[in-house]
Amino acid sequence: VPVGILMWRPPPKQWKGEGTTAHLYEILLGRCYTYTQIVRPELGHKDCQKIGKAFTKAFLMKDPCSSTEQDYQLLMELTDEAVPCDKTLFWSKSSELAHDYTRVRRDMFTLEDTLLGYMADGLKWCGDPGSSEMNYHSCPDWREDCSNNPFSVFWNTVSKRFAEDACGVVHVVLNGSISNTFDERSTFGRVEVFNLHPEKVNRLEAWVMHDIGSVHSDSCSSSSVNDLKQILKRRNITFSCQNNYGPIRLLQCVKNPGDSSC
Ligand code: C8R
Repeated sequence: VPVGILMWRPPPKQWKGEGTTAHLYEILLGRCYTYTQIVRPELGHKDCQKIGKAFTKAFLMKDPCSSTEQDYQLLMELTDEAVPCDKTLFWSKSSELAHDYTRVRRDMFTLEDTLLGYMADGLKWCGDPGSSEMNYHSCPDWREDCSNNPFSVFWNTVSKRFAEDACGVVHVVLNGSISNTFDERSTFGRVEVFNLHPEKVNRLEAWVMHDIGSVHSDSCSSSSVNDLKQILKRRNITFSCQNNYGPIRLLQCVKNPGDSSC
């Protein structure tokens, strides 16, 4: 039997984006155990082995430009987790600040403070239809290769669930130091806003934060924030907004002692 020929596989495709994070599987498993044993021991019954396998099964042996929500269905079922009403925090172009805040306000949750977001934050992953291995060399770039890649579809899918599950008064940290403070093309603007359930979300409050030292460009009265207000109005969700919400401003000041605005 010509074993060499039977074992030949076409080489994995060269994409424009960086490849799968080295040791992805071990990182996912480790983060799953850290989260379910230490961060939130009330989730200690979750089966991290099963969750890790469902994660990789979602993209291995598949075309990384044809990823679907369906691919992640089992993973989503295994990682369901309740966030209490009034405790959901969305963010857009303000990742560091939002996460600094929930690190102090332990009762509030960004998506990265839930199991699946915690596991996947900052990682990249993709496979190849002709191989059972991960592609550590390259993965599709959202712009240059395809938008239906494994991690973009993943964030769309988990962000959708995170928004669907939200209840009570929900908050979003927006970046007032960029021109599109509310960006209709962002995950928050495209996915989360449209998947809030008006029958259980009473109000969305935006906190428009300005970077310390930057010339302040956008505020609650800017046109992009007004677009958000109009979208929510049509969806029967009340909107409110605060510029430079005090508690988060204090965190910015902790990092910039001596600034005149502090
Ligand atoms: N959310 C989306 N994307 C996320 C994410 C997350 O929680 N966590 C990570 N690491 N990413 P942005 P946005 C990655 O433009 O588009 C949820 C993804 O690769 O600053 O409005 C979360 O609930 C993604 O492309 O923000 C939050 O409320 C960028 O980081 C919004 O969606 C997102 O960068 C934020 O998404």
